[in-house]
Amino acid sequence: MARIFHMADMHLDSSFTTRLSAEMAQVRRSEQRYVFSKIIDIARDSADVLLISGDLFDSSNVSKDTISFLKRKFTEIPNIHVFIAAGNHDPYTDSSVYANNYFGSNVRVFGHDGEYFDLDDLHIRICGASFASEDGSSVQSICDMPKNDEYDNIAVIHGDVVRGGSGGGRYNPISLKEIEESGFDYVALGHVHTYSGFNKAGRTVWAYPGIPEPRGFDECSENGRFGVIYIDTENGFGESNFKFIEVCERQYHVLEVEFDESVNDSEMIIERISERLSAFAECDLFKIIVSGQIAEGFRPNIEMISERIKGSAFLVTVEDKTKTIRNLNIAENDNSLRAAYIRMLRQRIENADTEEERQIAEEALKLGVDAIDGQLR
Ligand SMILES: [Mn+2]
Repeated sequence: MARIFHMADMHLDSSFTTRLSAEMAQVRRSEQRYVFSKIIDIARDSADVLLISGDLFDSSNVSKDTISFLKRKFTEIPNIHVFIAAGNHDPYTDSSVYANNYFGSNVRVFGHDGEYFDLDDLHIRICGASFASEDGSSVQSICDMPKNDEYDNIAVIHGDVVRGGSGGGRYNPISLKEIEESGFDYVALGHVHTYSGFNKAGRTVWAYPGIPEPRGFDECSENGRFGVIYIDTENGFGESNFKFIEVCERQYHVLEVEFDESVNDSEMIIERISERLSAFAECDLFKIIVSGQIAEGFRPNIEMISERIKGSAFLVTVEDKTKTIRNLNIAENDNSLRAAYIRMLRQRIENADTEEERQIAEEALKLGVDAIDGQLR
């Protein structure tokens, strides 16, 4: 009976300090706002309710620009009920954006102790609670939130779903048992930045939409899906009513390009990296790791390589993790520490009583020589 958009972890006004210039970081912050406006545009004609499950802002340091932008976007969707539960990055404190701004009559921000709103025309009850500080220990448990037996019940909450035993730390840990016993039809979560897919604990459906626009190389997704969840409750909360809508502008990729002793010139490395990059979108961001055991006497010129390929995408950085093949030949009159070490380990390998002992000595030989040669990473 209701068409629900569920988003989380927008992290507006992120610093983007790693690897990006100040200008590029500004562009990325603008793109975060653009992605939010894309979500609003999609929701405009197809949603009754927009749920925002925490970390709408990256920190308490939010620009005036972003606040004005948000107010304007919310007024563009006067008929959509917007519910916000603050997370650990944007807790609802007295000095927070939430306490000091009015976002419009269609926007409600949950308090610390949990609140609920009945949308009678849609036959749904929306419950939620905000983080009061970075520490989520005081957030009301979803089990204690009052349900309405006549309606579909939805919880909007930031928290860390703990599978199995204890733990989950300080960010409002929620066990699968709690979800199962909560009595909710849907628990709209935020905190985990990758899309969780459709999950069920008992009869309760739960999900993390993940971050709509990734911000770094720790936010790569193998399936590359970044967006929002859309649920049409016409036939309940089953998997077939549950969809994912992708909205992201750029993705991050970590690509390992491996070489062996046959590589002897930096041009070959540039060619191989370019070949790999050609399979991806030019607007994306890449960390290239050049790896493998390369021939002794050849060191790739990583600075030059980076300079040559930096125009191939929005951002390309190159890391050198190649290792030079170990030269274990030592002259008889070589009295260096390195030679003594190799002789000692060779003897151990020869005299090993068991296969395990021999393997350990072989490994020690490789690691030791790499350490002496400054190749240990
Ligand atoms: Mn987050």
